[in-house]
Amino acid sequence: MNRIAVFSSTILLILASRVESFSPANPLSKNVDSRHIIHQAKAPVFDEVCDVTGITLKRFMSEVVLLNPELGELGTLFGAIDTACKAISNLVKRSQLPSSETLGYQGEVNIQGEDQKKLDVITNDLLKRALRFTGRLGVLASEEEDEPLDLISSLPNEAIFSDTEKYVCVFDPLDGSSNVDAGIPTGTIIGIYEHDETCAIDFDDCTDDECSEQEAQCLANTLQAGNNLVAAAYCLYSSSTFLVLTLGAGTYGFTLDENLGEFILSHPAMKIPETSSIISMNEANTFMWDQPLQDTVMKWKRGEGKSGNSFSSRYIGSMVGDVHRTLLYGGIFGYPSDTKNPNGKLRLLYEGAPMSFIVEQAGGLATTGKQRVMEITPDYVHQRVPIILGSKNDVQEVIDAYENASASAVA
Ligand code: FDP
Repeated sequence: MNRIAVFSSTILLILASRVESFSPANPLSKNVDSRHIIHQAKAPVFDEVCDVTGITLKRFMSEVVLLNPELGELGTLFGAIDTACKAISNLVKRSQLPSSETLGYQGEVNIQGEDQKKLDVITNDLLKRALRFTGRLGVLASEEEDEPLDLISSLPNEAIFSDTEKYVCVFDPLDGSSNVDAGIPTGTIIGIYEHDETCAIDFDDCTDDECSEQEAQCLANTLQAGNNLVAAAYCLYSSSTFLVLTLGAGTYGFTLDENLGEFILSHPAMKIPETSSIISMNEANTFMWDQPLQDTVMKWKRGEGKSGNSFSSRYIGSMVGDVHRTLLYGGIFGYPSDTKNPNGKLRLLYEGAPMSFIVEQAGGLATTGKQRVMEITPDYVHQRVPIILGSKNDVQEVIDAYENASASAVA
């Protein structure tokens, strides 16, 4: 086989697996309309550039859009995400240098009562600007913003974008930022929903009171269940910079090639191991967890769980790093409900739902213990949710333990 043929057959395999994961027989596939199905109709056209460089994220997205023109606007948003992740990666890497002056606290507290780091604020602004100037962003909600924002109506040339499809982006610009001063991995988490045009706010025409109904509609745009996500991604800033995404048809991992300055497809059609032997939770909280979870974890430690594996602990305390390792090596990552925090610690909209989407699309599961995370509609933007996600069989064992406990409580 010549070089192009080898490359083309790899891509066809990738595309085939994307289509396969949309099969209605797949219990994990979302209830999507045909707009989001990636068709295999036309053979992709590749050239020798990819043979030398690998498949860049830009190339990947343009192939997807070529085969699915209706996803064109999503391609534009991913262009902005690509640039923003590279810029944040540089900021995080340079942050230890005295000249950067980006370490430490901003001196502000966010709506969740957490001290904002300078990098939280800088990266929030960076991502906001990158997405805003695509003209494809209807509403945005961020961990670092008190309320959702309608950014499109404040664009200088808003009229140019009036007919283009818009999206709602929810994100945590720098998750795990409490670790950043110690050089521990951090990440950006992004979820993308469709946008309801009726929520556009004309800030020039209204006072706060008059706008409240529109604002409520705007807010409703962001309060969507994970099942409505059209795409999700995270960037991990670690020994390498990774960008992992799903468009609802499999999970794809890219690694930043610093020489080229491009994300290169390094982990096509990621599949999380079905069973594993890694626990990744803050075990200092064990005694406060729900009893079914405590019992299951204790069995795993003793090698008495369903798999018979003796589990080991791996916890960075930085969600993106812990989820990335879980995707690659398998196991359980979680921030479960406990007696002090009945809803855990992690936020549903911009942490729990996008990460659950990515993990499910790689063949894993994500639950609160009692409910699939993707099915929960948030009541408010910064709502927290208990999370237990990872290898299918291990998460299922936790779900079974909760079900058995509630069955015996009823009996
Ligand atoms: P951080 O507070 O540093 O932003 O999202 C919150 C988060 O980090 C997650 O990244 C991480 O998984 C979790 O908190 C760690 O919490 P604990 O320190 O309580 O274990």
